[in-house]
Amino acid sequence: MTAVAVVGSQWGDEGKGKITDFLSKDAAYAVRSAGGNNAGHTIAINGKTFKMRLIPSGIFAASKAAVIGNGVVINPAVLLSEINNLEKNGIDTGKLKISNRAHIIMPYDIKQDEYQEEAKGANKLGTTKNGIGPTYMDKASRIGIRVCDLLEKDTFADKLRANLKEKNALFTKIYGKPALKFADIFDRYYEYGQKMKSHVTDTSVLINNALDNNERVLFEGAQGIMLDIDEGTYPFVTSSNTISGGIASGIGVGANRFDTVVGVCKAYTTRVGAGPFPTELIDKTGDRIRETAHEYGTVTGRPRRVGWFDSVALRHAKRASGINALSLNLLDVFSGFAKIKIATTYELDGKKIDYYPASLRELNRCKPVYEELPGWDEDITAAKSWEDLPENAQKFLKRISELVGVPLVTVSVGPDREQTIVLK
Ligand code: 2SA
Ligand code: MG
Repeated sequence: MTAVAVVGSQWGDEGKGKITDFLSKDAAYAVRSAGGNNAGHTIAINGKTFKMRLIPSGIFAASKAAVIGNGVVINPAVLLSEINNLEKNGIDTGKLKISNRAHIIMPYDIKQDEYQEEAKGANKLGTTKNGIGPTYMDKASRIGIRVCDLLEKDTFADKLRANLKEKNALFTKIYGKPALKFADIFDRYYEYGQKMKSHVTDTSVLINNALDNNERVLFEGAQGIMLDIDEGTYPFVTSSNTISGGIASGIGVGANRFDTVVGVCKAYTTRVGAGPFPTELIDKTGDRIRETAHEYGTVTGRPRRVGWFDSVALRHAKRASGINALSLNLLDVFSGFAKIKIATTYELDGKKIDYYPASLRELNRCKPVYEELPGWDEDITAAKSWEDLPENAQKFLKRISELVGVPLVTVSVGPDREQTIVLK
């Protein structure tokens, strides 16, 4: 296998970092291709914990390069502080490569994110307020500032001036907020660009060459498929394509390049922010899962909403992303549960359905149809193989794999690298 893509198959926070770390050991390249610092990956290396939002987790292990592709939106201050932090800890960041086509999150994008959310009041999306949506808006409306633009002083000045005119009109006239000043932004951001410069290259060429030479490339997805702008629970989604197709376009490789698309999921479901969540548990069971698994956001610290495993969502994710391997995390959370539920299908207006409704009204009328499985009491955190797992845990896993229609490749029973059961 040369090209492996790892995608979140729920609403993010599935623990992609763990499998990514595991797979990056033999990778020459690790690539991120969508989202921005709305992602947050925690990696523990030699007793040190690194929290990274932009730099691919594979920077520690990938032998040749860690790459930020054109589909990523970059907050340069966040990126540079990640680079500094790695350097301070003795990690060589010379192998970090940044696409010259990636878009820059500008101060007005962060403000716009904040003002839009504020204006929506009770209907807010619950974004991470990092300016992700407005930056992708700028990109789609062809006023975005790319890394290559930031490096050309005059291009950057012209674009910034034009954009500020438009954004300031919006801020002052629609939102009643102060205008941003060119002088407060220009030098600082130009300087950021100069600091990033040595890392900047055409990353599509780099990765296509690597694939042509049969070098191993690990593509790290961000967020989850249910947050995909096309396939997720729109409008309660992020503003990028989190499906495997988004990975392809976000680095500039053909969609036929991936050998394996690993879908990462939890033994249950979580979601942060607003939006539909059919299997949500707003009860003691939900609280128990949240506290046992410490389900609080890495970026915003918000308590995550918690619910049962939803195979309807997983089948949707599988279809949209071509998932052909399943990696399940946090099985250990269910030790001590008498019963565990899995949603096998939804019932909509009295009929069972086999698709994920696009209409939020329909989705709100959907009732998950549950199958109840017996739990187990054993602590499974030391399990090393399939045989070490209690029979009921095996049954639960088999049922999930059967319902999703994808073979399980890894099962995680704890946070450490070693607490991963690899299945053939
Ligand atoms: P935004 O800021 O515009 O992307 O917010 C839009 C919605 O997307 C949700 N969102 C997320 N939900 C869960 N996890 C996220 N990031 C993970 C993390 C990273 C990961 O924080 O660990 O697992 O890859 C994430 N990012 C955005 C957000 O809550 C809004 O509902
Ligand atoms: Mg996360």
